Order: sequence, then C-alpha cells, then structure tokens
Amino acid sequence: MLVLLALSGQAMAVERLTVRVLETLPHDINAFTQGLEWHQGRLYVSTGLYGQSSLRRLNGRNGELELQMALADSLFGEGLARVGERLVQLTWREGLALVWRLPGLELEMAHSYEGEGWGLCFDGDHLWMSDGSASLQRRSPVDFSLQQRLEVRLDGRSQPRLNALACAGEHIYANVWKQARILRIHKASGEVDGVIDASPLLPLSDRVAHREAVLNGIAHNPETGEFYLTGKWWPRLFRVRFVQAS
Ligand code: DDQ
Repeated sequence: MLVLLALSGQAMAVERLTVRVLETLPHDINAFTQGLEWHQGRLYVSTGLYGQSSLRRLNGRNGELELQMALADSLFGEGLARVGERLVQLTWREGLALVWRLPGLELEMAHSYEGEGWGLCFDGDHLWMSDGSASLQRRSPVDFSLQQRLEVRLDGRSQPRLNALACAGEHIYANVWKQARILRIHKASGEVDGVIDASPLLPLSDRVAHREAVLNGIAHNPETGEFYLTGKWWPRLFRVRFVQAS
C-alpha cells in the first residue's frame, strides 16, 4: 500500500474522521460566527455582519457571555487567533486585522492587508490566514507581513473556500465554506491527510433555516486535544473529538 502510494507520486492515505459530541453548550442564535478560539477555559468568538460584528468572551464551561465588544458598523468580523496575550481578529473586505489585549479585550491597534480575510490561526511561530481561495497565507505575528502561500490539495485537487482555521501541532484544520466538512491539512506540504465529516452536528444545531447558517468556527484546546465547533446563527456550540469514521 505505502509502496504504491509512493510510486503514484501524489496520492496519500487520507484518514476519514467524524465528530463525537462530548458536550453541547448554548450559544447566541444571533451570533453570525466567523471565528472561534479557546484559551484558558474561555471561548472567544468573532461575529460578522455589518452593524452587528463583535468580539465576545464566553465562559468555556457553560457558554455564558462574559464580555462583548462591538466593532464599528463598517467592519465585518472574521477569523480569530491568539498570539500570546493578544487576539488578532480579521475583517472580511476591510483589510484590517484588529489586535485586542487579553483578557479585557481592549483594542490596541490594527494591521492592514490586501484582499479578503476569512480564517486565522496561530501555530506558535506563524499566523495562517485563509481568504476564500485554496491557498493559505503564512504571516508574521509581529507585523502581519505575508511570508508564504501554501496551496491546499486533497488527492491532487486544490481545495477552494477554506474558511475558519484552527492550528494544532503539525496540522491546520479548516472548515470549508458551505460544507459540513473540515480538512486536516499537513502544514509542511499543504496536503490534506484527514477529512472530518461534521454533518452529524447539523440536525443537532437547531440552526436558523437560512442558506448562510452554515458550520463555521473551530477552536482547539491543546490541553485536551478536543475541539469546539459551532456555526453562523447556531444556538448550539459543541465540544467534540475527532474520531475514526466507522
Ligand atoms: N465569509 O465569511 C464567507 C467570508 C463571508 C460570508 C458573507 C455572508 C454574508 C451573508 C449575509 C446574510 C444577510 C442576511
């Protein structure tokens, strides 16, 4: 098997995974979730839509809202990542990455960038950003400068509409816009080596009946290896493990 894969030159074994729900937390049905981050027992949520965008801090045990900062009406909140004692929040088409201080969420500064902002995660060394294309951008956590582009491929095919991101070890997990599918991307190569079917969450989500009410938001807890998942206008937030699909 391995020999054959090596000879074929591109195909590699792709693990098929699904979600095991460990806990269901309540979530604000009006939150158009665009980014999710876990840190020290708290969840941080970036929400979108013009005039409604926010950065929120939730209690990670019960999902209760602890703190909420409104973005200017002209900004559409997107992906969220933690760099040390700061959160970086993308905006969709405004080219601004807002930098907030933890834990009180004071807005400190903003970096500017070209193009759209979709998802964001920090791997301890670099920021990784999606823009709706099939490539991820590696950026400096210091000045947000673009350092590298990584094309994401599954079985030799590029994978567009990469959205919310979570960095975990050698991998970047990306949910695909308007699909209940999460790709596990090997950071060094851009190859997808695992696909997580998150569709079992859809009937549990109680999401608003709207075509934009899709899975979005993925956070990793490095202490437990668990993930948090929710969606846009989903009144549920799930603590899950990714497990082998049977
Ligand atoms: N993005 O998150 C995929 C980058 C952009 C999504 C924009 C969705 C706009 C929906 C507007 C719905 C208004 C009822």
